[in-house]
Amino acid sequence: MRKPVLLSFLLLIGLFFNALANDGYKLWLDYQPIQDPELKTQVKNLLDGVFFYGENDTYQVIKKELELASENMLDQSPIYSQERLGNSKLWIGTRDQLSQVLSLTQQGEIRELGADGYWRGPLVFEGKTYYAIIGNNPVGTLYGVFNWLNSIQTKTFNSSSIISDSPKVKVRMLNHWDNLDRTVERGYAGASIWDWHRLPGYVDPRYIDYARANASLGINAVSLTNVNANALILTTDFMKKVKVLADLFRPYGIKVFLTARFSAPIQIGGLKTADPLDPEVIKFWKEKTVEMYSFIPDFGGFLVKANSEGQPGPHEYGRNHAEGANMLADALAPHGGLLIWRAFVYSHEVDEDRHKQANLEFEPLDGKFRDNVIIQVKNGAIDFQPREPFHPLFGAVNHTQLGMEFQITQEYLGQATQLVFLAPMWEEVLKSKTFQPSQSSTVASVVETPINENHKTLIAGVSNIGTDRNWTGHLFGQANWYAFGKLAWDPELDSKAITDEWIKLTFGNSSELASKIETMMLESHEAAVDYMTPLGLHHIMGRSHHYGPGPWVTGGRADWTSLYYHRADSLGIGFDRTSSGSDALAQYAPEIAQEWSDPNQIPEKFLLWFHHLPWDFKLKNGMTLWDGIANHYDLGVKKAREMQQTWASLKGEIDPERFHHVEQLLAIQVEEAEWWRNACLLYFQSINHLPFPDNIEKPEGDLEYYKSLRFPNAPGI
Ligand code: BDP
Repeated sequence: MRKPVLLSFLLLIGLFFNALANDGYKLWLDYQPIQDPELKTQVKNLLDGVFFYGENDTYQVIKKELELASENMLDQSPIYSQERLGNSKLWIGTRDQLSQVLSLTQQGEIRELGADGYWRGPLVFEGKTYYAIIGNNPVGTLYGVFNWLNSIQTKTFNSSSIISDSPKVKVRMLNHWDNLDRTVERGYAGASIWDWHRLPGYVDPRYIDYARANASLGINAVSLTNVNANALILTTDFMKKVKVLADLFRPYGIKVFLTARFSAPIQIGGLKTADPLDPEVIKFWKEKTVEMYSFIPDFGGFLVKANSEGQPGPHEYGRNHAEGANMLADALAPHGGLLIWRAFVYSHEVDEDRHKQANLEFEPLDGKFRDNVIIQVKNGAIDFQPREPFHPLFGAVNHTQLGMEFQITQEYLGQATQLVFLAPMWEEVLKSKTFQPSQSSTVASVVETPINENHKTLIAGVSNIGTDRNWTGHLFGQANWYAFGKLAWDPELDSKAITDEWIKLTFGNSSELASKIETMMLESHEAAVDYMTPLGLHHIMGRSHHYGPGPWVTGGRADWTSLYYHRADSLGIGFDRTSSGSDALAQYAPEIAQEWSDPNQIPEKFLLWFHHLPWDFKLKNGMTLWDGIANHYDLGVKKAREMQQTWASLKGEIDPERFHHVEQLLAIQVEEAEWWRNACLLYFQSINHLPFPDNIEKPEGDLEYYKSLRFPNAPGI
């Protein structure tokens, strides 16, 4: 071949592969060309006559999104109508702006949806039918537009039906555990996306895509910095940087929060104390807050981790959590800010059971917090373990606003090498019955209900986002970000519905492909629990980096070891939290405590969480406890292999780049599942000296080898 011919040939091949390549950057906003002719005509018709009822920054954002979507889906730009009547077909605006064309009943129905709610559907005016997307505020309108675009991508759009929705939770928030040097605590997807060093001058275009993705899910708040906080974020220099982000995020309806280090008055204020009742300290925080609002008039507020894992707090000064939180809340209140105080507390003096600590510290303070304080509680009482019963605080206080904290980043659930879809786990927690404050209460209802009209409700998720091209390290980590956003909007949602939607948005509308991927996703959490911590085992991972198994971890602080949690000895295994043990069970409602205190009645998934039992205890299926444990570990490995096979069967149906990415990671996941099974079973056998049941694949390898493994460079520490 002659050189120029060869060159163009290579160029063509390059273009072809480029077209096939999909690095996952676009997330669920991929806006693939519409194939269905009828749908295409409908959408084209609407986008050929878009009319906005007014102008504001959020409508600019909507226009950009419509342009992007239209160019990708239809290969054309939307056509804007300058006049409402004439050629317009798609009307976009707020209820107020459209009041003249809405009937009183329609106005009432839309008003009822509340602040961020939206309505979309056909609207007949002067004999002609338009399609309208209406919010109660511009951000509600933006949510309506995203919902409409979502319906087009998932082929569920029907121009004659009315869809309306509104969030059940007020503050839907991501918590970044990002440090100012761009490392991310428990981050497995590269560095922090916040480029503090180059801000405020350099604005990474990625910030906008981040805001779009969040707004498309209804996420309306982000805390930018690690809960293990650095006081420097509260200095003037950093406020200028934060302001840039807040200004960018505002049109997307996203408010910025920061973590406040309780000792900041000492570190950056030159004071000798951070005592929350000291007048100088009170003054410091008031002035800091005023300064913050001078840069960011709608600043969300502070998130605080205090007196936990060595973080400073009010206890140093003989004050309690309410005194600490209220002092900060008072500084924020005149500006409308929120103070989010975490219930993940445990002190240096190790309690007989860490499980009980939050209730011990917060129950006596019930009703003592200001109206603008929310206590943010992790889903379970220990620490984001592969499976935990819901945190007992959710059923224990009636006069304190509690918010939910989930962990999206997979610190204990396979980090960024494993496909573990977390929605089923979150759903399990949210749907748990608390029996308090009423017999029908669930964790979801507690989280959704403001204790009075002055309170805001909250769901927060610890972000899994980083600078990796696909944002989350593992492609399927995107599904966890997506599912979190959906559940924060509506904690009653079913994880299957969320899964279906995400798959269609990510991989297209083929139903065979969808059903295979859906099975993998929906079974992945149970599989991980099986090969990591079945039957209520918990906290048996590697020390500090938390990567891989470490049931042998001992030495140092007792409640950071594995032995403290599994308590295995020659006679049995498990943590007795009944009245004969730590009695943590008594922190739950009597209905629960009673059922769970009986090892034959408690759901087996929580068995060893609450009971220390002999190795030959009989499980419901007739197996001994030891055989049951061994079978769960083995089953987990088999399920991981099944996931790998299912994925392999999709070869050719998914673009090569994403296919290969997941294929490689699933191979790692299978190895890691085997590693967990082998290490845990060999370790427990070294204690009970019982034979492995015949029906399982025998754990391979040598316990001493597994114990010797070190991961000094594991990410996220
Ligand atoms: C633990 C993490 C630690 C966090 C802590 C927290 O290992 O890095 O700082 O949670 O939530 O799970 O504060």
